Amino acid sequence: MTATYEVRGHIAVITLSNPPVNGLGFATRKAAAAAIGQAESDAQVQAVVITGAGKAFSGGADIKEFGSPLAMAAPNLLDLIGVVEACSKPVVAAIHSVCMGGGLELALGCHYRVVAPGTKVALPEVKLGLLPGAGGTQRLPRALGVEPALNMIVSGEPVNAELLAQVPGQKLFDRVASGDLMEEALALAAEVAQVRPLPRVRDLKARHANPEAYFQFARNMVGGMSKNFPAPLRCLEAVAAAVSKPFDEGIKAEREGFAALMMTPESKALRHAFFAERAASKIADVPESTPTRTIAKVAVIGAGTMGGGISMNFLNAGIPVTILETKQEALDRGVATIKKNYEAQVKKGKLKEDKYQQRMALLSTTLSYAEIGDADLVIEAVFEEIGVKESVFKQLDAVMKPGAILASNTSTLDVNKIASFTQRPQDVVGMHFFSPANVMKLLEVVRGAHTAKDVLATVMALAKKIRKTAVVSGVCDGFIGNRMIEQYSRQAGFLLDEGCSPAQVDRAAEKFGFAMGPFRMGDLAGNDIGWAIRKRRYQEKPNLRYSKSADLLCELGRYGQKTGAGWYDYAPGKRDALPSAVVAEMLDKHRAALGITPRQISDEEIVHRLVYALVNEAAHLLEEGIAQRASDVDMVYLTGYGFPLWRGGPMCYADTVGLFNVVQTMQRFAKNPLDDAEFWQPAPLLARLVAEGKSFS
Ligand code: T1G
Repeated sequence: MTATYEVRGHIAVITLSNPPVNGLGFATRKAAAAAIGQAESDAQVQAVVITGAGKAFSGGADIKEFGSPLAMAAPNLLDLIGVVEACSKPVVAAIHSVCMGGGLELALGCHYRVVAPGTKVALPEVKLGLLPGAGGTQRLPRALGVEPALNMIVSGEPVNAELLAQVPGQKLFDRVASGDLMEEALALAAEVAQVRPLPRVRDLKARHANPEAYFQFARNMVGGMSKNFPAPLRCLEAVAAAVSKPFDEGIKAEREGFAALMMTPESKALRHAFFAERAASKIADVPESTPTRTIAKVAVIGAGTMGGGISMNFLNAGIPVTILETKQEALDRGVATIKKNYEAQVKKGKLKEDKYQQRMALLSTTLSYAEIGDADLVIEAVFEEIGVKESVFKQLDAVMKPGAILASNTSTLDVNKIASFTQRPQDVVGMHFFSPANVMKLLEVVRGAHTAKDVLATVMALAKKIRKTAVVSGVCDGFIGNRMIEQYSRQAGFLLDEGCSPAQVDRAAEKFGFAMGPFRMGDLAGNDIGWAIRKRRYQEKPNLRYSKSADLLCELGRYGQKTGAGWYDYAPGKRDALPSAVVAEMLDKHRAALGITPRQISDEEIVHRLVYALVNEAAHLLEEGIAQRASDVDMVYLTGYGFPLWRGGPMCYADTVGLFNVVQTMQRFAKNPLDDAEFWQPAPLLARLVAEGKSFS
């Protein structure tokens, strides 16, 4: 948790040492500042090299300290960088692997910088709703040039060090190491030991031929892209200050911007999402040290939309896939769809032709179960009907080698029941992908009663490899996401009964930030899917009331885009959702039949009924242990259901509103005779948190 100090000849070597990525936490800052002081006072030391232990130079400020007094405790990051820059002896940064955020700002405070090839360099603060707050907005434009610096700061994306070293006139890196980084840094330190004055990035000028025009253009571009996020424009203004103001005034402007952003709900949401994503990969009773099984070969059962999309995830990660179908034409159709998807990416320049060929070379197909027995993981993606699952899993149980993982992509069926079709329930797990499976980041990992711990550990590690955000769910109908969306959809239906049009509900939801409102979403996914689930639900839970409007729509054959009409009308071949007179009339008749006089419903009521339905159902899920933590629920909604990232997820949003206020509003909804009073009773966990004055986080 600190920094180590050693002297090699006449060079002091300071090594940041705060695993896993040398986050510049208080203890590390304090130790590093003390080490600089020690090098200053040690007469035999003529120069200093500073580097990072392990897998990073530094991943930046220790974000685990955010919101705590430690984050700004002296020496804060600005103090440390000031101490380095003011050192009377040259300080050389030996940079490798990862150099991000405050880590890059620290390197910029050094007098020289040597970087190892392949180092990922970034100022990613904008992704946390912040701006580089330790001089990055002032020093990087001076060292790298205004335009490349602005691009890096506003995008937050990592760039390979070699690319930055090629920027004409750059002073960011003095050397790109060709051999041993430390040796070359020590050599440079010895070379410059007597050079005076010491070169300081702050003394350089951030120049631009036509700053007013450039920044105005950039302002328009950045403003257009970041409508719900204040940070990118603040980043831009800080960089503009590097050009228009002396260094110390620029730093002051940067600090003001940083302090303002730190308090925004958007930054709190983004920081919440950053930790939520990392927390989701942890399973309370499965230690990180759990051994994982090798997944070198994958089989996918079913070449439909899901099977094809699922296969692409593994092909993209360089893992061979064999797709099994019952008929050759189904296989041919599936492979053709995969090819079409890749060719579209090649056409858009998102995928190189050779990469496309490499991926297709990893794909094979078969009609015979006997040919997939040696796969390490098989994922079933067949029709969502328990009888079909039974037949598939019985065959898998007969042919798959011992130790193979048998996964089902089921979106609602009971994984324990599926496991019971085999003699190896410990190897059975749910891997619920979201359509389109090769695009959506969310993967619900459904843990059966007997699923082995190493199976879970293996699937969670594999999810990272195929770049999915995995969230563990227990077994219940709909797992986490679909069980919550069912209550969301019920509310959407009630809103229609009570007087809303589909477009009004969608507009309110999309104004709140949802990528797509419930009715446009239904038309896209297919209204018949919900219809099938409701028919099942009417049998299972006869007293659970739904609006009949969605059934009436499906009885008209209006399944959505796939039938050219749904809640909305669609011009042939077009996807624009056009308000439908047929649906309006259907709803008028439906309300009249119920004796309902339609009323004006505010956007706020629409949004709160939709979102608090998610929150209340999630509180039940947490209580039942289906979801491990509230932030997992947020990850499900941020990565699988188009919830607005700048609100952090439904649970984060509820915390921002205040759970007391949420429950107050729910009690108001419970009084509406056309709604569902029983549903709006706060889940016990929610009621308890309110009683204790606590939040989900
Ligand atoms: N501080 C503390 N812990 C961090 C961290 C950081 N900056 N970055 C990552 N971790 C933890 C992470 O929580 C996880 O912990 C482990 O490291 C591995 O992370 C003033 C204020 C560095 C590219 O935004 O982009 O500097 O869950 O799984 O895939 O201007 O982490 O295992 O306990 O992501 O190899 C700016 C964010 C901070 C960098 C490594 N820096 N991190 O990726 O591992 S703000 C960032 C990343 C700042 C100053 C401002 C990535 C990574 P655990 P991982 P990875």
